[in-house]
This record gives sequence, structure tokens and C-alpha cells, in this order.
Amino acid sequence: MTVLRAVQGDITKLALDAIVNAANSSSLLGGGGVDGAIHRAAGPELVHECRLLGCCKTGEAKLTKGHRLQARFIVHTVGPVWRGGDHGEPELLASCYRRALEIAAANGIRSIAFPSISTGIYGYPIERAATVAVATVREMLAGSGVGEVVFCCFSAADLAVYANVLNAAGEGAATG
Ligand code: AR6
Repeated sequence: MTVLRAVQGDITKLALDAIVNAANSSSLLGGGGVDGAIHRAAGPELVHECRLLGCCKTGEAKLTKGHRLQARFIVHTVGPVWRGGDHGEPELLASCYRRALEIAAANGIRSIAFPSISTGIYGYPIERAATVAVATVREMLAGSGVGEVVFCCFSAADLAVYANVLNAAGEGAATG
């Protein structure tokens, strides 16, 4: 059985097998938001590894080591920029969660935390994004081997949204 839960906090501090980064499509070399925080916490070895990977298309994902993080791995994925909702944004966002979990399952990752992909600099409305995130993760989990999925919210307001969506979907939502 897989546990889905939402917490408030800094994703770089989580001691899970993997954390997910909301990266940029033109390079995986770091940026603002959660991407910048992950690069700062993981250290310069992460940039070196990302250079070798090249870029990552929107909706795709790539794996690196966690370097100085407690998490052993980082799954870098690139969410869509919000352009009103009828430019394929929900499908691309769902693809981020799907591809990240496929990569996790293929690499024996049992626990993973997602930030709220695309809802910062990329402007995706949080309620819509949380609905896509929870629905996609629930669809994917059967038989994946991933036992724990954490939605790591930076703000209390985002946590409230995720808690509502998880409760509506019949899942437990923990805070902390
Ligand atoms: N822990 C958890 N969540 C965080 C953290 C953190 N340490 N820091 C920020 N967030 P964003 P995007 C939240 O903007 O919208 C970068 O420059 C934040 O509050 O990081 O996908 C990339 O290089 C928000 O809820 O990602 C790309 O160019 C969520 O993480 C671009 O931003 C996502 O916000 C990607 O934009």
C-alpha cells in the first residue's frame, strides 16, 4: 500500500529516497524557486552532473544523485508554463508526475517527495495543479513499488489546498 501525504516545509531537508526538482527546459543547471534551493543544498557536484545530462523537455524527467542532500536521488522534471490552460498544460503537468514516478520505480526508489511543480514562477493555479498531481500519482502507484509519496508544500496556503484535494480523493493528509 502506498501512503500519500502533504506536508509543509523545505523539500531539500527531507530524508526520503528521492526528491523531485521543478527545473527549467533550457538547462538543468539551476534557477530560482525550488530549483535554486535544491542546487544550493546539493552543492556544486550537482551542476557538474546536470551538465552531462543536457536539457530536459517539458513533461519529461531525468535522474541525478542527491549529492549533499539527505535524499539519495533527485528527479528533475520540467513543468509547463501556465498559458491559460488550453495549451496542453494539464497533460504536460500530469506527464511530469508520471515520468518522475516511472523513473523512481525503475531505480528502486521507495519514497519520494514532490514540490508543487509549475505553481511558482511558471504560474499554474495551485488548485488545478494539486488536482492533477494527486490524480496522476494515485493512477500511477499500483504495482510501482513506491511506498510513500509526499507532496511538500512551501506555504501553509498550498498545504491547505493539497490537504483538501487529498481528503476529497479519500487519502490521508498529514501536516507538519
Ligand atoms: N521546498 C519546497 N517547495 C519550494 C521550495 C523549497 N525549498 N522553494 C520554492 N518552493 P518554482 P515552477 C515551491 O517557482 O513554477 C526555476 O527558476 C514554490 O513556493 O520553484 O515549476 C526553474 O529553473 C512553489 O510552490 O517552480 C524554472 O525556470 C513550487 O515550489 C522555473 O523556476 C514551485 O515553484 C520553474 O517554475
